Amino acid sequence: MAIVEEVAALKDETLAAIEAAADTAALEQVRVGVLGKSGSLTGYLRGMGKVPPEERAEVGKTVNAVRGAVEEALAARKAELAAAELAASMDASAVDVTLPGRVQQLGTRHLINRIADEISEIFLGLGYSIAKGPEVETEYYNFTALNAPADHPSRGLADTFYVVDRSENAHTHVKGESDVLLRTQTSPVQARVMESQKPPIYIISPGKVYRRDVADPSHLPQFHQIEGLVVDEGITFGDLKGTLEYVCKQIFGEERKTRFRAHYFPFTEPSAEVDVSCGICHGEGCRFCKGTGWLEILGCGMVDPNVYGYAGIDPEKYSGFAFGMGVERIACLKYNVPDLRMLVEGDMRFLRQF
Ligand code: 2U9
Repeated sequence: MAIVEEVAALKDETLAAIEAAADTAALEQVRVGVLGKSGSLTGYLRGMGKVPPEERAEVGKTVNAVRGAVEEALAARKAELAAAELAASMDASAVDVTLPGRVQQLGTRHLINRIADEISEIFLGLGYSIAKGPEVETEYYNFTALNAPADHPSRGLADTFYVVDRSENAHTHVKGESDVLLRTQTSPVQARVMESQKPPIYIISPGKVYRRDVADPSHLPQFHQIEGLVVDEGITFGDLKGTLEYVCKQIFGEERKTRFRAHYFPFTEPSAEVDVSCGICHGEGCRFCKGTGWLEILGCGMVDPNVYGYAGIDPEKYSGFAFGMGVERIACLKYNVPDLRMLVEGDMRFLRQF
């Protein structure tokens, strides 16, 4: 076959191969096979010297024309394939903006913490400071320094979680040799403040406390307290009453009444329990207030002079009052929740309401 015909056949073959190339890699293979160093068309260009002189012009023209046509077809197919490949890769990595978003569950503060913060805010507004202390305490600060008698039942293994019980049954009264326990009240925080700070003292101590109780509608083995302590010159029971009446109304509402009933605590004398009028029956008597018209919400009293003795404060010069309340109990009374355990069961259908 004459060279010119061979080259024409090569052109048709190559243009068909270019058209058939499925991707840019296949196209590059075609290019190298035809126009590469040892490509078929390159072979004709290199062999021009061997072509008889009378045919050289025509063969040269044909080979160059074929090279031009092949280069043009390669460029066109390359552009086509590159565009298709780009579109495919964009499709593969595309974000479908019409898909519904994934809803993130945002947490909120637990009701217990919210109520504790709200009560703390009331006292901060009255000029009190917040005092914190360890949850793992010594028997000295938890009981002895608060005037709890050596045989007080709450010191016993049945009521208190002991971490270290060095003295077995004989409860130590010496500070340095004290047993270690989980605090049953936040009062040891105040005992520590009284020991290290001079009056005037106006503090509250919010925090977790532990008691060896089985959980039931009105008991939890771990709960939160807010206790308070005031020690200053000339503090009277009138200051205690005025302060706690104000705080009760702030927590439960102006329309609620309060009453003080005489009570006994080892660390205060005289002592009282404070009730707030029932928010459901407004004092008439109902199931929520067990027919009494009143709900018990806190304990209080004038600090016993013996407690000042442990802290080195002169009871002739200073007087003061203390109080304590259970945060879970107040949260339940405020929202008419019948069982303290509902607060700690983690049921979102219940907790989401607050
Ligand atoms: C010091 C001196 C006295 C703290 C007080 C109460 C009365 C009280 C209870 C309420 C419900 C505990 O959570 S509860 O079970 N608390 O009734 N607490 S007076 O008296 C103190 C504290 C510290 C130095």
